[in-house]
Amino acid sequence: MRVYNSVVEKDPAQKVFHQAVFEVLENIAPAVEKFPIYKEHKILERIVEPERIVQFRVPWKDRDGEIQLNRGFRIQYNSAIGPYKGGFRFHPTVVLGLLKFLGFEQTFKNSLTGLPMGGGKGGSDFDPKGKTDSEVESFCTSFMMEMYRHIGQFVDVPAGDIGVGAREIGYMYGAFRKITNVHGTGVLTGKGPRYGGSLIRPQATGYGNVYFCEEMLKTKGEELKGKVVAVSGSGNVAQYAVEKSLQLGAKVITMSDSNGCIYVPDGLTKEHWDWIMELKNVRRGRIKEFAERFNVEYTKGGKPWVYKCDVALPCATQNELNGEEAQTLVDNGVLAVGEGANMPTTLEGIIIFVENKILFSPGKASNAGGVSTSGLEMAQNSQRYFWSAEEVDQKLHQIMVNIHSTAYETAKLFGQPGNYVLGANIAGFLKIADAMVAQGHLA
Ligand code: NDP
Ligand code: 2IT
Repeated sequence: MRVYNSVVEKDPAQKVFHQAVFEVLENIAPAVEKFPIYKEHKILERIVEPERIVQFRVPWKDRDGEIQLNRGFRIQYNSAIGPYKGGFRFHPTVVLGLLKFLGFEQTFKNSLTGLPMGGGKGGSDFDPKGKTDSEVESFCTSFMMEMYRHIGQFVDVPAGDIGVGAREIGYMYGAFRKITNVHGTGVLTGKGPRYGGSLIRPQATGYGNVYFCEEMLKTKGEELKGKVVAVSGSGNVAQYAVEKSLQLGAKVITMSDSNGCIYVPDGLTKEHWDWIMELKNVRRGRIKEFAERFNVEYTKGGKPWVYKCDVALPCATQNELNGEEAQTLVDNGVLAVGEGANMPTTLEGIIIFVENKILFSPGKASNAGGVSTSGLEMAQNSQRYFWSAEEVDQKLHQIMVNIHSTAYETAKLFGQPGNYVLGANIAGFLKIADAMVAQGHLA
C-alpha cells in the first residue's frame, strides 16, 4: 500500500480518486506479486499517474447575454494500448479528482474490452439542467474552441457521460468541424447516425450491462427471464438497461433520478418506457412526473435498494449504493448486482456482495459495452462505412460475453472463482502493464 499512501499524500482532497485506486491496487496485488517484472518497471507508480492533464476556462453567454464561466478538463490517463478514449461529463460536481477517478477506471475498462483504446476522461462543472438549447450550444462551442487542439482520431477520442448525450455531442462535433475544417475523422463517438455515429451506441451501455448480467446468471443456471429487477437512474444507461431487461422478460420495478425514486410493483410496461423516454430525452423532466401520471409510489430522495429484487442494476452515479443498502439487498435475497454506472457501489458495499458470494460485476467490466461500441464506431469511421444495427448489436453482445469470460477465468486462475472484481481488475491491468513494459520506461 506504499503506492496508495503516496497517492493520498500527493492529492489529499481527491477522495473518489483514492477510492478507485484502492480498489484496483488491492485487487491486482496477487498479480503484482506473481510477476516481479511489474515492480522492477515501477508499473504501479506509473499507472496511477495520468500522462497529461489539461485544464482551461470556458466562457459562454447565457440567454440574457451575460457572460458565464465554467472550468473545462481533459485527463489523458494512459495511452499504452491505444489513443486516449473516454467520455465528457457535464455536471456541477465535476472537479479534477472526480475526473481522475473516472479516467483511471476507464483505463482498465478499455483494456478489458479487447479493443485498442487507452484511457481518458474530461468534462466540466457546467450544468446542462434547466439550460436552453442555445445556452448548451454556446457552452459546447466554447468548450470545443479549446478542446479541439488536444483531441483527434490517433490522439484522444472523447464521447458522452453524465450530462453529455446526443445533443451535446452534436454541438461539439459541429464546432470541431467548423474550427478545423475536417470531417470524418472519428474525433468523437456517440455522434448522430446521420453524421458518422454508430447504430446501437445509444443503447450500448445499458444493453451491455444486461448482457453481462445474463452471463453471470448463466453460471448459476439462472436467467433474467421472470426476475424482478431494480434499476437506479433514468438517464442513458438506465433507459436501455430497462429496455433490454423488458425484452428479456424481466420485471423492472424501479427507476430514479437525483430527486427520488418510483416504485412500480407490477413492473414497467413498454408504454411506460416510451413515456419515460419522452419525459427524459425530449421534455427533460423529472421522474416524479411519471408517478403523478401513472399513480404509482414515489419516494422523494428515495433509492431502489429498499425494495425486494432478484437483480439490482445501479445505473446513476458513483457511490449510490452503500454498505447498509448492500446488506438490505443481500437480506432480501438479491442474486446479482450489475454495475451500469462507474463505481456506484462503495468499498463497504463491494465487500458485502463479494463475501456473500453475490454475482457482482464491477462497472469497469459490465458497463464496458458503451465504450466498446464507441470502439466499433471508430472502426466504422476508419473504414468510411457503417454496419447495420443487428451487426453492431451482435458484436457488442460478443464483446460482453468475452469480457465476462475473461473476468471469470482470471478470477479462477487467481484462486477466487466468482470474484469478478478481482478478475476484471487483474485482467485489465495485465494487458496495460505488459504494453508499458514492452514500450520502455518513458511510456
Ligand atoms: P445521464 O446524464 O444520461 O443520466 C444520469 C442519471 O443518473 C440521471 O437519472 C441522473 O439524475 C442520475 N444522477 C446523476 N448524478 C446523480 C447524483 N449525484 N445523485 C443521484 N442521481 C444522479 O448519464 P448516463 O446514463 O450516461 O450515466 C450514468 C452512469 O453510467 C454514470 O456513472 C456514467 O459514468 C456511467 N457510464 C455511462 C456510459 C455511457 O455510455 N453513457 C458508459 C459507461 C458508464 P438527474 O437527472 O436528476 O441528475
Ligand atoms: O464511462 C464510460 O465508459 C463512458 N462514459 C463511455 C466512454 C466512451 O468513450 O464511449
